[in-house]
Amino acid sequence: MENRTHTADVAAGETATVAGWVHEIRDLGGIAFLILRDRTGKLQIKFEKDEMDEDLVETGLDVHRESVVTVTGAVEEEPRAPTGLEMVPDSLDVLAGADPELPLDPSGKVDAELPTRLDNRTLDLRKPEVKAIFEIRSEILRSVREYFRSVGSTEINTPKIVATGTEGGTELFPITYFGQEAFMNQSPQLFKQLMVGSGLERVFEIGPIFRAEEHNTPRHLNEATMIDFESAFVDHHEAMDVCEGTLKAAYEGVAENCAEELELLGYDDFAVPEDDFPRLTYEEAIERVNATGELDEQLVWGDDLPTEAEKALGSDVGGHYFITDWPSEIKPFYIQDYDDDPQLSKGFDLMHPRMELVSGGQREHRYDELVAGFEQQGLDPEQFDYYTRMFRYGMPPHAGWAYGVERLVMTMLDLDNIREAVLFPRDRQRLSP
Ligand code: AMO
Repeated sequence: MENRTHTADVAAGETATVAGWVHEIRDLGGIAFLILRDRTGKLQIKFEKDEMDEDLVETGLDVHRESVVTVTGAVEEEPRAPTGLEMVPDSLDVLAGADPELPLDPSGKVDAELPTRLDNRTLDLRKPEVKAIFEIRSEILRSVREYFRSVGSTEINTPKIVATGTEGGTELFPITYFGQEAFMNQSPQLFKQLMVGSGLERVFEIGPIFRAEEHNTPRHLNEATMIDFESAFVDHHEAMDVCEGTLKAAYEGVAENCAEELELLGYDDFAVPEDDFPRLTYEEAIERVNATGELDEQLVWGDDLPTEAEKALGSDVGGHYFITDWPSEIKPFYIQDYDDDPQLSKGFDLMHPRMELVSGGQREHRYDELVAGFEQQGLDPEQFDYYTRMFRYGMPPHAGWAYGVERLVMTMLDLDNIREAVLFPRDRQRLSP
């Protein structure tokens, strides 16, 4: 619509055409108001019944809530209107009527449970506070992409249909690929590593991953979006520097460009993390968890951190932190071990006080060690020949990591459930919409 003006841009003294949804109709007898809502805000349309064309009044006031209309009229100042402006309509067209019974109330006056909201995401996203989450998600991805550019990283896209898994064989979704068994990819891991040995050297990808995990929790999805980074000629500490920079860039972007959205969500104290994130070794982390006394059973070296341990440590540290130098046994085959202590790996996690956000590490780039690592994890290196072969032709030392985007949004905005951070979640119960 060429001549459309958004409600936020209308000015007193002008004639304008606005388009949007009927948010509410308030009929006070001789006078009635239609509140029109578009993506920028709302505008009051005034109907003075005795002074206006009967048909216009009828069309304007008989239309059901959430119908799509365009209205043309003169904009006037009106201090009693919510925005200080109102429109006196000359014409009104109904572009798409809405049923009188709505499955959920976009004005938010009637609360809806999460499953109802997810079943009717289109209507749910008419609520400004829900839309705000996705405006913020979009800003996170924008600022992260800008940050990656500033550190000389090239955006790539890798296949989502693959022949083998990477993150442990049990969590793959099988599909049929022209009569052959294939899988939905769990991670761009092997492809991004192959790219650091290419002329690109330093790459990132923002894309979907698929995991057939049985968990049904507030922080797991079966399809998630990951921000992956991988760079040649860096070690795990340098990779952690970029990881920390990415998170700070995302928070800064949101603080700078999403003031309205943050206000809608009730954040008057949105803080960009400024201090360096502490880097605790795994050993220090388990000692610290044990010292909190929050766990029924003390952790011993070699244990993975259970959820309660992550929570206890998170509230003890009080901000983002890394856990480095994990036991080799609980990290994947592609993570490099310390030469002087092969029990210890150069893997790391970035933690938010509530949960893990990132896994990463320095990678094993030496062919013989890589193949031995496959065998130790019970994987057949033959199946990964397309990957291991490239390590025979000059694969530089490299490191990288991956964020879960939904967990980043969820922790940034303190959302209770990861499903609120994704438009159409895929979980054990949900395959549609
Ligand atoms: P990992 O498996 O730890 O590492 O995944 C990285 C990050 O992705 C997010 N994530 C998930 N989010 C929601 N639902 C899920 N089911 C889910 N699974 C993972 C988490 C997690 O920290 N290849 C390595 C990364 C690397 O080493 O570069 C990997 O995939 O936030």
